[in-house]
Amino acid sequence: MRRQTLWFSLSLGFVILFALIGTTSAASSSALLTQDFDQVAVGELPEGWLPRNGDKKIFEVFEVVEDPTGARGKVLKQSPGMSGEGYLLTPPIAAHGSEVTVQFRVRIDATDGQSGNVGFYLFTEGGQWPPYTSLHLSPISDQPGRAQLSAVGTYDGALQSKVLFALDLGEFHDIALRINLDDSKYRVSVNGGEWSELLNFRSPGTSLSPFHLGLYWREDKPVIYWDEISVSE
Ligand SMILES: [Ca+2]
Repeated sequence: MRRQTLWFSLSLGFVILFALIGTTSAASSSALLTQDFDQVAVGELPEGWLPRNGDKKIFEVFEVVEDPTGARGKVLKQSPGMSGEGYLLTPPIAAHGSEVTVQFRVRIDATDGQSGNVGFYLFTEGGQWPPYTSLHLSPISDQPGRAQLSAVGTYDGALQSKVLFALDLGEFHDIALRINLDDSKYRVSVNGGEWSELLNFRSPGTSLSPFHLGLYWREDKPVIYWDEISVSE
């Protein structure tokens, strides 16, 4: 009888423990923004996504299309047509904590001759302009079909670019960023691999603003496809 009581108590304890773990993990991960583009009409943009600074030319550059590989439903296509830089903004992101995870899938279709960069920017507010994390992908001139992913941050008082990974062009890659708004630092991982070293923001920021999907200022831009964008904390 005593053994049965002990077994019941242990079982009840495990049930409560797992219920607590489940509650904790559920509370520690909440989506601030998710978009897989599958419910958006071809040729359109998701509702609430707008150009930075109201530049309507952005609507000629970004549109939802069927995934050319047929594997991912619909995706967001970024065409190279626009000259100069321009950014497409997601709706505002309301982060409450200091740790934020950003994930997206991206595919770059560049010819060997293209040298233009593309920036992935996550702006933060509350610091000196430009207060953002920024990743750049640029084709590697002596490695056809490959691109390097680099991050720009402030180190020893100066802006420096650090090369993080090399990627194959023409296929989707999973990019993840783990961001600490208190420390103004972040790490990057590609395709579920190891996390990069701790990277600095370009300048400190204290809260998230809309995610900027960007066209960098260089003229010779590749075609880029985006999918499964999420921001969570
Ligand atoms: Ca999709």
